[in-house]
Amino acid sequence: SKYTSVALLGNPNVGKTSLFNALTGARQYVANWPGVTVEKRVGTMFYGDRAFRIIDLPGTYTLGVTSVDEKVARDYLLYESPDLVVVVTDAVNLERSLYLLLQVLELRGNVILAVNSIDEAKKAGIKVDRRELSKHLGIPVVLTSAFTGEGIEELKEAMLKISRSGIHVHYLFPKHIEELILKLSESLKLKSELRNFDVRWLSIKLLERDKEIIELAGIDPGVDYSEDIANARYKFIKELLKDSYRDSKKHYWDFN
Ligand code: GDP
Ligand code: K
Ligand code: MG
Repeated sequence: SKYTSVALLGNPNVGKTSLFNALTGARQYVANWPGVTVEKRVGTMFYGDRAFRIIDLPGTYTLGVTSVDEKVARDYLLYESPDLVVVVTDAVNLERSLYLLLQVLELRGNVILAVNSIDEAKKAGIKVDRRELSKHLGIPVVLTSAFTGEGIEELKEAMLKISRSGIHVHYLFPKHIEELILKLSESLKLKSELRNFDVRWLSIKLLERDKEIIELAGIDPGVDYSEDIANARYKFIKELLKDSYRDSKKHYWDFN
């Protein structure tokens, strides 16, 4: 297609729609997602020599299926597979926002992290080291404020750059889980009906005992590693923030 498709993904209330408005201006319309009453916002952005089709996804905390909003967001990522995903997070509550980011990184590449509400964070005495975050995550990171306009140009620039080159990263789980993922991936690769899916992502979901994926894959590993996988993500987030996030009023680990 002549458009680069972009999904804005993030927790509720982090500023997705505000960024969407900043990127698309008046070039947008509202429809409904098929079969549900969740609003679907679609807009267009022209930047550099490219046209971008931007989707403002419903707010979600995980890539699970526990709510209609979550399912809409997850199905869009899985089945429509946009060219580019911008994960929008709230600089004031960065730790909370990062769990979803890791799930997206397990699923796919071409991801940008937008740390939004940076204006509010500065007022609250919070420092975010964009370079450290980017180095640890292996993806572009932009500090934005949909309120003051800070970082919007950099975000567009990062989108343009990825739409031209593309990147792919996976962060790694502990060895015993990676071994299970590898084993499951080998069996999943043999199933021709799953050829359009990322077998690594399917394997992680099987180990998390995701009902929908167990049914889809026709494999039940019979074990539940959801806790180990969640713990691995939290550990990764702690390490990440140790080097990149400073809150003058509290330590980053005093989360809530
Ligand atoms: P969404 O639920 O992720 O789509 O978030 P919204 O775009 O609706 O924004 C949620 C609230 O945060 C609104 O009150 C916005 O005005 C506010 N907000 C969004 N972005 C920023 C920002 O960069 N800075 C500040 N200070 N407030 C913001
Ligand atoms: K907010
Ligand atoms: Mg919104």
